[in-house]
Amino acid sequence: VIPAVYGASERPPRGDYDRSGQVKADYTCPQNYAAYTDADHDTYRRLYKRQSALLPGLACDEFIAALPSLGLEERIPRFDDINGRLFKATGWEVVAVPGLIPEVPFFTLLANRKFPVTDWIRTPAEFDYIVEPDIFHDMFGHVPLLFDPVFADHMQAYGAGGLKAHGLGACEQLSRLYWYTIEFGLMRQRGQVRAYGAGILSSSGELAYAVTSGEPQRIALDLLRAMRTRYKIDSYQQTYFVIDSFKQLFDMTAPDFTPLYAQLKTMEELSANAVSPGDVVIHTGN
Ligand code: HBI
Ligand code: FE
Repeated sequence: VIPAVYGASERPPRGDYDRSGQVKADYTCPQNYAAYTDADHDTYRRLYKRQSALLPGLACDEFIAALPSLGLEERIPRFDDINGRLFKATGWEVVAVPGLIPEVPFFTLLANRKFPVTDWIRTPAEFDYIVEPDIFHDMFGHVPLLFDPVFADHMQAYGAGGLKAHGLGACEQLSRLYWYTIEFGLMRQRGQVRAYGAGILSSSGELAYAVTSGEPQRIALDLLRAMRTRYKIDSYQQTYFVIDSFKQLFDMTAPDFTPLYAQLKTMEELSANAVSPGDVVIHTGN
């Protein structure tokens, strides 16, 4: 049964959420490695080859340094193999899930240093774009930075914060922060803009666009500004938020968000391309 966590108008996440009874109460399931076809492994190999060639000068240093920790490049990695290295590095492990899962199970896994990785891969026909996260988006986009201790701590804090936000009815606001940091965040390194967001790092087109295009605006990350700003799920972003370091991101998001959620109730939402008076502009979009 596909959990009714997505608007009726949205295409339900692909994938069988029962896996013939293998999906547990926490929505995790075994990684059925034998079920991957040669075409699946070839899709992963081709995606990895194309994306890793695009990284120099566009991806942040920490991502480039951590990517080899995934191990295999020619075939879909075994989660057990990665977990042997990942758990030693930061106490995280990747767990297989059938696809997008409801928010509370998602946040609960993150709060317990378990990152949910979709266990299926896109079809060759979807090589260039797929709207739901598949194993390549999660594995290539999200998992490498879980080897970075500061980012790994931020991800766990985000999970714990998500459970609090759920209690306060503030998941939509917090999901915007997730979107503009963990999925589509940029960082300044040695005066240059670099990508750390998984949605950018796993996208063949958006990586160069987010870092180098004159079109979008790039503004310094401000929590209220990010949580007020709507985002696009099926096109490149019109606004990118920029941090100076993972330490800055961790420190900025460490305090309790309850007062921020109260302040947000008094503020107008902003469109994805809005310009706001308080913005610290790094690049003015056109
Ligand atoms: N489920 N598997 C998976 N992966 C995600 O990234 C994910 C999810 N469920 C909900 C979700 N992300 C977002 O709504 C978060 O902001 C909660
Ligand atoms: Fe993602």
